[in-house]
Amino acid sequence: MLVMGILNVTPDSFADGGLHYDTDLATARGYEMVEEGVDIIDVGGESTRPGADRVSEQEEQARVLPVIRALAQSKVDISVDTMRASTARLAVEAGATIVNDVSGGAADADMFATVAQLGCKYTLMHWRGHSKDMNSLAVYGDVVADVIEEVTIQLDKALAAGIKRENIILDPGIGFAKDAEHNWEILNRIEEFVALGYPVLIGHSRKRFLGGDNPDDREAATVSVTQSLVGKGIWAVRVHGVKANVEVVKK
Ligand code: PMM
Repeated sequence: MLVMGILNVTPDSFADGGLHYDTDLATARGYEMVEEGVDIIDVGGESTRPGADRVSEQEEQARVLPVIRALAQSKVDISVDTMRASTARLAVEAGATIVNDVSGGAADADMFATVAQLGCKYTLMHWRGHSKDMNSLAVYGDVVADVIEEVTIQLDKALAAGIKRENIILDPGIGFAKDAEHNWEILNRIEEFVALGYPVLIGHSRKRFLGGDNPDDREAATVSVTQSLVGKGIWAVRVHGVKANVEVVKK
């Protein structure tokens, strides 16, 4: 299982907001992750925490592109966390090899065609709507069946647009339009996602369903979920605390 380190170049992300909101600080944190054994660094310039406002395209690109350019010189893969096709294109031109789209192609009508043309890897996450609305969208029958049905629609569209099957990574979208019970149900039945045949990425790190008021207090729970996923055929976990998660993954 690989470890994807989260590098949010934002003033307002829920778990590390403001910590790396500067090109030099963010780049330094990226190189620190490399030292800690990270496999992929996911660079994002727009917070997706519940209730967050959107940032402009220009602002998002000004945040992420210099950091991607600097980290592309490292030995690890760089992913860009964006819902915008324009940012995805510039990020790949700057050295990113993965586009991580939390909207699974639903936020920007140009995303699938752009990724197909770029020929890069693409993380397709389950998503029901922007952060402002997502808590009210957490209504399911059987959450696993519903999420699989909805991502399958997006997967079919991605393939039809020309994205190669072997370039797609699937993410059930822990915490996105899902309450705590939904998140635990997905994690407990993760083999149903793995059975779809795509590499599966899980982003549970420091999220609210793990309990506690403060994201920093959720690190132990994050690491124990990571540990519970080892051996289940998961491709990668997306985490803030690289060192502790690498320790349980590489043991
Ligand atoms: N979660 C967040 C942001 N991007 N990307 C993927 N693929 N999966 C996730 O679960 C995910 C994501 C929100 O968390 P953050 O603000 O800590 O980055």
